[in-house]
Amino acid sequence: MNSAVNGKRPLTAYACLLVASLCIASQSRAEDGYELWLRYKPIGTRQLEASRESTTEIVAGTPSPTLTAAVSELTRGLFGLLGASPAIAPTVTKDRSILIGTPRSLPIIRQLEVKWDQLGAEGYVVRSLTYEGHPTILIAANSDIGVLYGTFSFLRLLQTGQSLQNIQVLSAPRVRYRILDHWDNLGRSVERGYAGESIWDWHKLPDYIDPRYIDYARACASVGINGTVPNNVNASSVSLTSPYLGKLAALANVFRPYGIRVYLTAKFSAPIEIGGLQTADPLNPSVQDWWRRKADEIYGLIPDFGGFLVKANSEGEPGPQDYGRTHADGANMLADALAAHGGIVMWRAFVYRAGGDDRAKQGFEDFKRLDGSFRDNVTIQVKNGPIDFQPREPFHPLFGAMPKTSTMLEVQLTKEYLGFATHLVFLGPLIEEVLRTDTYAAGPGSTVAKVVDGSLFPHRITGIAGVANVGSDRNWTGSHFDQANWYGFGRLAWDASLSSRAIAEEWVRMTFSNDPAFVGRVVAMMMGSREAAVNYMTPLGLTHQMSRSHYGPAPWSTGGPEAGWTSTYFARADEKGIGFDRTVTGSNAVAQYAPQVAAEFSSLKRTPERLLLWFHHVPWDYRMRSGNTLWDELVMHYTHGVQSVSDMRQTWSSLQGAIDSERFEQVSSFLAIQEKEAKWWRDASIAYFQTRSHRLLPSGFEPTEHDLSYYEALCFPYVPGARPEASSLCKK
Ligand code: BDP
Repeated sequence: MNSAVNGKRPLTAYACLLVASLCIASQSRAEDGYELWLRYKPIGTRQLEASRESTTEIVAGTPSPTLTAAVSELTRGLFGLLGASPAIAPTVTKDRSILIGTPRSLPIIRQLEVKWDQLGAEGYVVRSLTYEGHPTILIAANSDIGVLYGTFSFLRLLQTGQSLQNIQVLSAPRVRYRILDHWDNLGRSVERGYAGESIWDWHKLPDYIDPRYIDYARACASVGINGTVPNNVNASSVSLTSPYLGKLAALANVFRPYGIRVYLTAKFSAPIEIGGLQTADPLNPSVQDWWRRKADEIYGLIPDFGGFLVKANSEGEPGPQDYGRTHADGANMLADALAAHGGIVMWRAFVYRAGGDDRAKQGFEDFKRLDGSFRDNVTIQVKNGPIDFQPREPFHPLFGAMPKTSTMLEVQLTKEYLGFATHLVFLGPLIEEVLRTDTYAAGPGSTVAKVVDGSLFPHRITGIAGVANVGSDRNWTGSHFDQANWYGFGRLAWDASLSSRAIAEEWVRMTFSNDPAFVGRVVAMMMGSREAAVNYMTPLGLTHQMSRSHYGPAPWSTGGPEAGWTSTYFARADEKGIGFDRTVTGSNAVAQYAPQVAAEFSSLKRTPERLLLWFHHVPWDYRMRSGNTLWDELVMHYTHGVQSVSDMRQTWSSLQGAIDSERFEQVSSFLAIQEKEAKWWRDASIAYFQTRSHRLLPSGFEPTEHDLSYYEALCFPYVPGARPEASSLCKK
């Protein structure tokens, strides 16, 4: 389904080529999920029926590669949705014309009343209006990429069955960098990947362009993603060598028409590994010179290269601290190398050291004191929570704490800690939860969204990154429902004020069906799914209770090289109670938050129960708001989590026949796996914590299926995405 893009061919030729290939494709292909939310299947709403009766014509601006992509997409979409192939016309001659372009490429739209100044560089309008007596749709922007975004927006309206009578959409992103971070290795394995091997076939690049790259770009552009980091944060210097830069340049050429810039992860020790230097000390002039020359080389090949993403002095990766320098020294050196070319550095705050008193505190400790010492083309990329992409964490205390530094949000779409690809967990509510949280950094209303979009403390760089869940599986993400996490991430990165419910609804309509009964039930499933996972994995503020391969529960895990990798370190369950005391009597991590937030989290009574055990060590018999003891409530949450999955299964099975059997069956099987594993999580967790609480299960609650030793003996070191060392961790 790839759309060939080449600015030199006339648009009409593209439309015809495209339509012909679609005819063939639609006859032969089953619904395997490859087309994502861009299926463009006919939908039988009234206004579309009406549209079918007359041909639509497209009046487009002077072709450019991006505008050509927009017209191709529009043609493809209209053909699929309406079954009619639109004509490309030089001017409006009939009803149902679509004017598409910028004031420069399509001068006739200059006379229309559009709030151009509100659109910025990437925003768009989609409007229904009357042009010279003809009902017309306008898709316009200040730039071609805005037009492409507007085109996808218009198609989304059609796909979701909305009325075309009075369309008035004006949309512009608040965040400038909306980026997918792939944790993909050059040999095509994917760190924490659950959707097959990497989509990047470096071996065959630059000469073979897999059509998937174009479809990837279409999917990203359709939700406004404008950057991609194709390689792992645990980086290889090889990606910075000339042959690999040539390969990257080929990808950049594919992505450019879709407004997507490429970035690279930069291994801090590259000057030694591939540059022949003795040191990578950021204050050493030869090192600085090496990076400057490397940047010049990259920009010689890729003039719009985005910049570097860096994981330094974290989990064994090299960094400036190896030379007694700070993160600012390291980031600024790279920033200086990129500055002349307009590139940026995304420097990650995910750092922790062995032996610290509280892993949750370490990112803040390393970075807060550097506020104000970074160049303006550096942003600090901060995970949503202070530990590591857990099912639920409080927001990272660095948000709002570095007013003089750009901080960008990093969320994880690949479900490393949320059941991998087989658990249905829609992450929209998780991302929305963090964006809406109030940091109180500049008084009430200082939400994480406002920190990130620069409206609280203005910065040149504003950004959101999602760790990609994309692989070479036919359905891209390893499961049909995980596509919603790619989609939802893009939509929220574009507009943080969107509700994840509305996003889920759009996605269900585009991906499966506009049938209101189906949409209502599936959206409800999706909206409850994250809380279900929190409940069966780590309820009430518990965290990091998974095995070392990150598959399945292991609340008993202890020992090993790093306490901060073990479950017992986080849950701290003993005879008295459970939870990590982060108040002043414990690690005092609460003090890293603004005073209002710290006061709330310091108080046992005021801490939201969903975060209780994150901040407090709580006696087993503590009375929860429900009146239940903590122990009873814990058991109830685990059980409720399993019940929610059973309910999802039941809902899904009631929808048999509503969609194609191929996707229906796979979702059914995956829900069965999820139910089995949710029960495993519940039973293993209860069996273990019971050895600490010495309490019976509340009456009416099923005992665990097996005893603790059964669960402790389960070991799956070769699950997808596991790091090699996980294989040595099975209990002898
Ligand atoms: C952890 C992952 C590890 C990543 C690390 C990171 O387990 O594979 O390298 O995050 O973000 O959650 O750097």
